[in-house]
Amino acid sequence: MHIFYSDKTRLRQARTELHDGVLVAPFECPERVDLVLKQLQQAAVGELHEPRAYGLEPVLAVHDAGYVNFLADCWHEWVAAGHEGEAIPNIWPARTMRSDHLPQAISARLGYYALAAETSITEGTFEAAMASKDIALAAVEHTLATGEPSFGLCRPPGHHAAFDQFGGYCFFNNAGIAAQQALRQGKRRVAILDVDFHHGNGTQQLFYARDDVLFISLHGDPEVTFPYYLGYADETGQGKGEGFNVNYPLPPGTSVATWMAALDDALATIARTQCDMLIVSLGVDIFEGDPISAFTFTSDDFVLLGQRLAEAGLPTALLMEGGYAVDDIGVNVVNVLQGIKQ
Ligand code: SP5
Ligand code: ZN
Repeated sequence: MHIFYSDKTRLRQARTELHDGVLVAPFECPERVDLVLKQLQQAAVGELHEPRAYGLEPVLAVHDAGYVNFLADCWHEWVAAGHEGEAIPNIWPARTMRSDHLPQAISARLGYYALAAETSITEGTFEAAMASKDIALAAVEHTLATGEPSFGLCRPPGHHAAFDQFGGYCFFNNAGIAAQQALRQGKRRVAILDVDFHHGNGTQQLFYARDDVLFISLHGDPEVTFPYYLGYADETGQGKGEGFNVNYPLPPGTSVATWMAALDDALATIARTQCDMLIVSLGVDIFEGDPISAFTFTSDDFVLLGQRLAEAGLPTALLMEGGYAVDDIGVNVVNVLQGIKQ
């Protein structure tokens, strides 16, 4: 198996995350990739490769140009405006105000392009996000060329990033960018299966009205789980995309058996809808020890997940999303990949 990784993902070194009313050290930290890399190397899962730079063109195929420019310039504008800390939004075009006008102040633009306040923008965030989507593109390119599974150790993650919004630790939607690229290279319908604990609201939004990307997500029930405002079972797609968006909201504490039953259902839908590629948004925050999540996977259960994914029988690229129990995420990722290879 080919594994794609770049040291540039470390360029995002945020110091602050607004968590439960306190500024804490971010859960989404560079140590995450250190530990995954260490375990991948120890278990000799596959060869490590650096992605090439694909530039902004594949990003602009799914994201708004104004948003991309904002991400590129935000940190410099924030500093130029004399702000001391990291760029954290604290005002939005909320429902009672105007959203048809983009004010010039960086604080206003920050809120306009944000969907949550936990995620700060820092020096190096844009560069790390660029490296992360390059990793996703290289993984998909490899799978397209060989038919072999690949793993992209993306960081920052991507599935919360929407057409023109960041949040939930995500800036560019790596899986969405990669799926669009696969379509351009001749695939007819790509399935994105999102197993992260949190709903992939960004990915859902990007493809909601389309039938060439099937989006399926298993996640904590948004009634009680971030991102709260999307991810319900009645969101089934729109227009010709009707039936090509499937959500499985599951209560906190859901057993692995119940989760696996939902996965079987998801895989049956992928088979029925004639997808010719599978992209997995691989969040390992479904682990029982995850500090911000509430599912019950043990490390061993991740092997079973890998085996089930392999049974789909499709060219498969797995892209890293969340997973914050830093001591265990390496083993959990390795177990999925070993399961795929079996
Ligand atoms: C990619 C990804 O996994 N993003 C997750 C972003 C979650 N951000 C907000 C989390 C709020 C957690 N609140 C739960 C508190 C548990 N004590
Ligand atoms: Zn997550």
